[in-house]
This record gives sequence, C-alpha cells and structure tokens, in this order.
Amino acid sequence: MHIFYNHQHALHQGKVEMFRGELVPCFEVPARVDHVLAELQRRRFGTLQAPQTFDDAVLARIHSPRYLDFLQHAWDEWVALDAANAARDALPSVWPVRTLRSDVLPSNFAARLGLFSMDAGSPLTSGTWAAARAGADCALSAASHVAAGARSAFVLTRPPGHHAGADFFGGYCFLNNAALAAQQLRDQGAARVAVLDLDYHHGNGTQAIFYERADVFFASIHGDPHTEYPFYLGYADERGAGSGLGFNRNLPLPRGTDFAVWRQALAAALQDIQAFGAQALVVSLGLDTFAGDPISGFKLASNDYLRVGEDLARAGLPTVLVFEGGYAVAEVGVNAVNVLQGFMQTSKP
Ligand code: OKP
Ligand code: ZN
Repeated sequence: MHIFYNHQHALHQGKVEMFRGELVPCFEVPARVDHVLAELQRRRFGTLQAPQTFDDAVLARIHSPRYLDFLQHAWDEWVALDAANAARDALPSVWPVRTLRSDVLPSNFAARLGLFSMDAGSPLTSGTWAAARAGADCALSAASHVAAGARSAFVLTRPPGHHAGADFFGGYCFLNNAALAAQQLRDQGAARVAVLDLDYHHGNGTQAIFYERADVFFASIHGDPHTEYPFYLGYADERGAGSGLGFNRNLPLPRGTDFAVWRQALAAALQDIQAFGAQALVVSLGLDTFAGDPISGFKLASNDYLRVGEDLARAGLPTVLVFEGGYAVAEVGVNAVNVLQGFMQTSKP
C-alpha cells in the first residue's frame, strides 16, 4: 500500500486549547503521526510516496475562496495585530450565532477568526496553513493514485480534516482531507463515491459538504452527539436534503460501546455503501475509538483494529484511508497500522 506522508505536519503545533475555562495543552500533537510512521517502519509496511502538488483551484472544489484566503493569511494578520502574538496561538472567542450576520466579512481579525471557526479548541499557529495545505496535497495524491487503479492508499497527515466545513475550521481540523479525496475521485471518473467516517467524533464538516448531493454517500459511526463533540450534528434523523435525501447515514452510539456492537454498526454502514453502488471508498480513519483514548468513550482494543481492516477490505472497493483522530499517543501507531495490515491481508488475491 502506498503511504502519502505529510512531511510538513509538524509545522502545525498548537500549544493550548480552551477547556473548562482554562487553556490546557493540545491533545492533537505531532507525536501522533510520528508514532504511526515509526510503526509502519517497524513492520516494514507500505512504501512512502511523495505527494504531487495541486493548485488552490482544486481545494476550491470543496472550500470557499474567502475561507481559503482567510486561512492562508490568518497568521500574518494575527502577528500584525501585535508582534508579541508571534509567541501565542490564535484562538477565536466570538462567533456569529443565530440572528447575527455571517454574510458580511468584518475587517476586524478576531471577528473573521470567529466567522470562520466553530470552537476555541483549535489553535491556529504559524505553520497551520503550510501543514494543512501539504496534507491536502497528500489526500488529493492518494485519491489520484486510487483513481488510476490502485487498490488502496493511506494518507498519513495531521492536522485532521473531518470537522472542517466548506468555510470553517474547528475540532482540530482546517482543510477537509477526506472530502477533498472524495471529490478528487469524482473528478477523476468515479460516478459514486462513499465516505465512511470511523472517528469517534461525528464528521460534521464532511456531512455538511455533501449533504445535498446524491453522488457522494456519507456514513458515520460515532459517539452520540447528545453527549459527545461536535454536539450540534450527527443525529440519526439526518438523512440528507434535496437531491441528497437518502444519501447520509448516521449511526450514533452511546459512550462505553464495545467492539461487538460497534462492528454491527460497521456492517450496517458497509451494507448501505454497497446498496448505494459506490465505486470508490474514502475512510476517515480516526483511532479515538480505542479504549485508552483520553477524550473519547468507546472500548475498542488494539487487536480489534485488525478486524476493522479486514471488514473494510471485504467491501471490495478501491479505498483511500485518511488519518483523522486518535489521542492515545503511544498506541495510535499500533492501532492505525493494525487497520492497514488487516486490510492488506484480506485484499490480497
Ligand atoms: C477531533 B477529531 C477535549 C475537548 C474536545 C474537540 C474534539 C475534537 C476531536 N478537552 N474537543 O474528531 O478526533
Ligand atoms: Zn475524533
């Protein structure tokens, strides 16, 4: 399996996120990807592949031009406010909720930071744009590789992507790598593409991006948003809208769910994807379903990830796997590579 590794990932290195009235150290740290890379090398698994570079026009297939423009220049604007900001992360603190306008683009930087974001837990740093941009190139390259006939590819990148919408960041995500990969598969000839989101947190960004489309089916298994982030999306009654009605499937599960129950949800999601007639599959591969995850509530064990990979391979579709969450840093490498190993062993002829 070709691995599209984002060599620039560590340029994004948040210091703090807002939690219960305090700034606490970030959970989403560079070491996460370092552990996956080390485990790939330890097992001599896969071949590292340099990504191609795509122009911003390809990103604009998913993200709005005004958001891309904001993200690209945000750090310089932040430092221009106060030279001392160079040593601080930029975190939003004001948002245009119901009754407030989001069509007007204020000139005030804090106002735009809030307009283009959904929480105060996703620090924007000096290298955020460079890291996210290089990650998007990895996702697009992996999709092109699979569109050209490869059975599978893995996108090893951070920051993650599935919470990022067409025009906002949040949940540690800035550019939606899985959505970009799905769109690239469409643009390179797959008539119907499925995105399967296995991260513990609902992929609100990906769902929203494709909600009114019948050509991209979105399925997600995640912690019940009544109690789990992102709270405001991911309920079972969200089935798509307009021509996208029937092309969205959410499978929320309570905190404490174990692998036996989670695996039944996986079977249901894969069944929907087959019934849809997907020609290619993008997996948002979060490993925060692991029992030891510090911010999540499912109970999967490391060995269960081998079975996850096997189940995914049995779907028989050309597959792009995209790294998302997973915050049990010491175990995330073993868990991620277990999925890939299970997948490869089962997809071999
Ligand atoms: C990103 B991904 C923890 C608060 C959690 C946001 C979680 C984002 C998860 N103190 N806030 O889906 O893994
Ligand atoms: Zn997550």
